[in-house]
Amino acid sequence: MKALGPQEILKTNLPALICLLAVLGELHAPAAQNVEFPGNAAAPEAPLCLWYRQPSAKWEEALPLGNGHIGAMVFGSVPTERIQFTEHTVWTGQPHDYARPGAAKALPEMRRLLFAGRTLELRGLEKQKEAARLEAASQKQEARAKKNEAQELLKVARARQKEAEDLGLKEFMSEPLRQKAYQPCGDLWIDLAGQTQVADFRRWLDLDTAVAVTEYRCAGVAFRREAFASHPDRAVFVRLTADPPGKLDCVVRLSSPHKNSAVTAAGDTLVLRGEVETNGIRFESRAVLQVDGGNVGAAPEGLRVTGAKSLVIRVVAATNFKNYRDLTSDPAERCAALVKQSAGKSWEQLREAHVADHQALFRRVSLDLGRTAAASAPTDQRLKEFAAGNDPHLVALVFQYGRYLLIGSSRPGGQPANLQGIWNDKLRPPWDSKYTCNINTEMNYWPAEVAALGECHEPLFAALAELAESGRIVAKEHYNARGWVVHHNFDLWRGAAPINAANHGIWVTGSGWMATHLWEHYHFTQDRQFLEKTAFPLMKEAALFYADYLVEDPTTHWLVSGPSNSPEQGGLVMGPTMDHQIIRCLFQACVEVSRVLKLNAADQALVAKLGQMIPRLAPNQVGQHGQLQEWLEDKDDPKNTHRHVSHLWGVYPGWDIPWQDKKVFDAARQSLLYRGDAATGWSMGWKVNLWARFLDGDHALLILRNLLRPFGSVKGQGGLYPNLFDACPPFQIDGNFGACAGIAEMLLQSHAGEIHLLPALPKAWPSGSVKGLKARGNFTVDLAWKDGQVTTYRIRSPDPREVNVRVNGEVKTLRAERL
Ligand code: FUC
Repeated sequence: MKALGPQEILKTNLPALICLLAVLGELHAPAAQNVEFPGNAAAPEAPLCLWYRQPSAKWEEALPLGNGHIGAMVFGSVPTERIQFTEHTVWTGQPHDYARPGAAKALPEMRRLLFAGRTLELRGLEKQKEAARLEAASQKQEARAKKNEAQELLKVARARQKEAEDLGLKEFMSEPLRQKAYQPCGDLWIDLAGQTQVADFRRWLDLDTAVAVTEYRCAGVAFRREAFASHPDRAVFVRLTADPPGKLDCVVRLSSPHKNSAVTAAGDTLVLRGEVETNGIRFESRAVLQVDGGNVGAAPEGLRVTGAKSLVIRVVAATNFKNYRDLTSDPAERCAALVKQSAGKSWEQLREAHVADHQALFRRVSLDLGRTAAASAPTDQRLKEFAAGNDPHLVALVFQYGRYLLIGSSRPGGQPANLQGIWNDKLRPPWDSKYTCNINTEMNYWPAEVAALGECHEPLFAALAELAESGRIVAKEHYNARGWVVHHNFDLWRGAAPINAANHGIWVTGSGWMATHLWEHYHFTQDRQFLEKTAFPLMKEAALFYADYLVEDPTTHWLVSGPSNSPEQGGLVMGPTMDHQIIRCLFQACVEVSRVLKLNAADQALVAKLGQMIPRLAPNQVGQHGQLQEWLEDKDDPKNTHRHVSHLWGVYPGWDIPWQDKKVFDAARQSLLYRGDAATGWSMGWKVNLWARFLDGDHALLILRNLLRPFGSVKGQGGLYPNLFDACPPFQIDGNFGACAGIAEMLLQSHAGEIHLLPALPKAWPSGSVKGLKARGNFTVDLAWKDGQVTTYRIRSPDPREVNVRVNGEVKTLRAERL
């Protein structure tokens, strides 16, 4: 078959090809898999594997591969293998500025209404307290009267808040109100017809090599498939072999769920071309077949391989996306270049380069929590048995899986890890599989520094540089402020304005929170050039926005944030606690920068101003239930078990409330107790970290136990899918990253001016070792413990210097070794 040019295919043959595709779509539905999987295949030898004795029945059982540009889900199915794949820039939409011109006009009135509501609310809350006092003194009638007065005031306060929210929705929101969605790209299918009697089936993903393998026997032939997503060669490579040789017969197909797409075959290559929408993303993917022995020929549905010893398939994909404002890349040209890049290389060379690249990152950290017999069982079984059993190795596997997933979904030059990392099979994924930055996006990057994957943080920083551009327009149009601001979501087009609804969309600290990641990267790496060239320019402008935006609260005279919200509850308010914690930490970080870099006069003046504002910011307040107040007013409900624990930001991931600040620290702990242990996946991920920061390893492990169980086993709560993907539900990758960071945080902390070894070791992990974790100050930490006590440790740095280390309850000052 002769290859057609992209325009030729799309323009001249599109209708016919779409019809063909629709028909093929039917054929593409996985053949009814009436295959039995008897046998008792042994565990793979490699120690860090996810493995199963049956193929994936669902997407959430398939095994993920990723190189930061392409994500692939390997089903390991028989008789038809499916490898579903994504390309990081296949999204709905097109370049767009979401800011609403002149929105700032509504700002003073929203604030007036909210402040008026706050005054009424304070009076209402005061009357409520009086009512309680009267009730306690058995003055029932007076108590009832006070309660009525209180209710009336609170009702009017709520009405003011509603007016502010209505005004916000009408005049202050993003244009349009919603952002765009991450998309799947295509599917690679390999039909091995006639394979119905299968024995000794097993499939696995080796985290150490990032290779997925499927093995089984059928009619006296041993079949093996291997797949990996190579970062150096930017492609997914699949190899099928049969033993005895020459027994490999299959049909290889490509398809896409996108309506406007078409597949052609040319020689040994299948080409998929499509577009997500008119004037939007156009994509291309190629699958190039190479056989050892046997033949490749045309088949009605794709390409037919007969009598081969082995088959290698190289899958590449690219789009017209150049950057968030420019769609002038040529997907065909880019695919051709990608195919060429790996063309002359053997399977062994490709695999070696991939494994070396992966291991250079993955092998930086090793974790041993002990290995029991339970660790040899298939992963789905281990998950079922974890809560009641003794399988500490599964915790180590989940930790390393988090690192694996970050390496797979976030590499320099690619998009940051989104709500599903880089993996998605849905045209309408939950929450658009975009970036929710009131917790989820940041959580994705919690393991990056401590788990020694600082490079994987880079795509987020690149996105922040772009968000500073779009967010600058939003700062101006919506707040008449300098600097840049991002609200609770962004997408490929760098939307930064408030979306969805005023009550939770108008939340101003997405930019501030993400800007603290720049500081943390510096803090961990001590990379001054990064601080000077990348971090500080973005941090100072993020801070500048708040310097312009904060207003004085007429009641307390504190500087407060608003209109904003405590993520996703309580509605639009003035002064949510989380905002002040984030702003305080960002301002402090800017002040710290001035101690490291020589700043110009303008920056010095800005930093001096930020320094002066810090003591005027609304402080953390302890409320009537012994809780840390989530809002300016003392109105928390101790029965509230909402998944967001935003006001605890200052404990983790922030550094606003270290353990030395006992009163506020204890109140924060009390707040977490009130919130309870049950939650969605990501919320549990957060709580593991929080209990680690509260220095309570047993409680952190209790939360991990709640998370490390099959999703669905406890109604209304998160858990893990068989492939260990986190279930919010549905699948959201944040919980994987939250758990990974939390496990590290249980073993090592460095936010409070010292390196703390085993700050939150649970009793259930009496002995173990960890090597290669990172501490702030550019230290690499190895340690081993026995009977709950550190037995050996080593602190290394490229810049050996004195450091305080808390070990077995004592603080020692020692000199780090040279790394
Ligand atoms: C926030 C959370 C939801 C979900 C969504 C993507 O809105 O409250 O639980 O994680 O992000």
